[in-house]
Amino acid sequence: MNDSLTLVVGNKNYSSWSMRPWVLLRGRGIPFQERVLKFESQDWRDHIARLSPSGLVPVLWEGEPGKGFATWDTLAIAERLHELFPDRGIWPADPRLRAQARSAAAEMHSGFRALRGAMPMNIRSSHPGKGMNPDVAKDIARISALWTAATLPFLFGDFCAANAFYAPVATRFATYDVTLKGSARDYQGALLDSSGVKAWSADALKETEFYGEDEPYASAPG
Ligand SMILES: N[C@@H](CCC(=O)N[C@@H](CS)C(=O)NCC(=O)O)C(=O)O
Repeated sequence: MNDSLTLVVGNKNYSSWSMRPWVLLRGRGIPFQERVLKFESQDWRDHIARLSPSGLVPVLWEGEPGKGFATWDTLAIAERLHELFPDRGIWPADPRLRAQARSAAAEMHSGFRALRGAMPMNIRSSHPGKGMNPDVAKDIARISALWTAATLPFLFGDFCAANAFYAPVATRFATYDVTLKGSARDYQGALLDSSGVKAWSADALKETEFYGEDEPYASAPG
């Protein structure tokens, strides 16, 4: 691995997809630079086409952003990191645990649409009780079962990519005051307390931009 890594991310308060590879890189101690592109900003309009083949964030660049080698979409980024750093525990070493961890990450990537729609990530805000409906409750029950069955302290033992995929969910449960029980609750606490999640959240708390698309329960500040 000769080329330095740069991760292009969106607003830390809102961009749950950006958060995943960022906390994974931090959690596994892999050095990288970040390039924040704030949604709806002039910076975004000026640079998104050059920095993201899909027009979305996150994107992982090897070498110079916009010129080097790009991997986009969170699952592909996790797999690319696994190939670049096979000994860094991106996925568990045990093949069956690895298959389970990949299943859990893929389930997050393609599913839980009710929860993602009704409870958008919003780290700095508190909206207790908002967004709950029967479909969201079903998503929460499934996530709770998955978290309860996991090997603690983290899903599948160590802080592998599956944990990074659920990190934004742990913050959502805090924002919308979703209370879990037993080991699912302990796991949520461990996730929120992990070094990468704490560092990302600290940056998110400093952001002031209001992005209406992810704010169904608040009005834009006057
Ligand atoms: N499936 C993609 C989802 C990426 C995505 O939807 N990113 C959002 C931010 S969280 C985005 O770039 N939104 C900007 C837009 O839609 O213009 C992934 O896993 O990376």
